[in-house]
Amino acid sequence: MTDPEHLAPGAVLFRAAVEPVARDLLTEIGRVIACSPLRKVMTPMGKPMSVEMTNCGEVGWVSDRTGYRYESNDPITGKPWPRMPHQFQSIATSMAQRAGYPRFEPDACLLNRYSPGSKMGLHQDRDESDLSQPIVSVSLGLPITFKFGGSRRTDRAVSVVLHHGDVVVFGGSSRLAFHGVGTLRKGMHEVTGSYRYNLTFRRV
Ligand code: MD3
Ligand code: FE
Repeated sequence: MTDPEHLAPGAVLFRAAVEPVARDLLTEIGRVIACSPLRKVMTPMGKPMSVEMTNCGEVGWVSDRTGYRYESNDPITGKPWPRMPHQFQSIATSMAQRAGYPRFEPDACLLNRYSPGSKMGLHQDRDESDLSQPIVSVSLGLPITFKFGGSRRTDRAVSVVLHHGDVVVFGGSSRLAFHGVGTLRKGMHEVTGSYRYNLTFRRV
């Protein structure tokens, strides 16, 4: 594998790390979506997000008019979120290990699907209790511009394009960095079609 790139202190990018198993990951994504469908969630501000989401694992991230939180049941099905596929778990653990986190055991995986026009504004991920644990992000399909700043909203952001198969581990002083992605442009990818998928693995 090619050497990792350091995007910022604590943020390590492994280019195309899961490209060889991308089709298997898409199969697993299909199974997750069949149990807990993709949906557009409302922000507490009352606006629907442009990205469609679902989860797998012990707990899943939910957002509605009352706020953001993790819950063990899918509010649409009323049932527990689908189990995290073993392959997801092992990718998250091994990539975290490569980035210097030897004991990362995610209990939540947020699955985002972007279609043309979808974007995600600058935000922090701080609904998890143990901020010493990293977040592992896996990108599949169409490329998107990822923006990454500091721990204050006004800190200068750097941009990097995330491609199919890329994995980024965010820990240390990157864990509370503001980040977001630009607008997905129309395109066709041989594995994901007109979409981009992002998996983020978290220890809640
Ligand atoms: C840095 N997702 O789901 S992945 C998110 O491409 C999210 O779907 C984006 O931001 C996406 O919360 C960006 C990269 C990422 C994810 C979580 C982070 C970077 C992060 C948490 C802390 C710091
Ligand atoms: Fe995020």
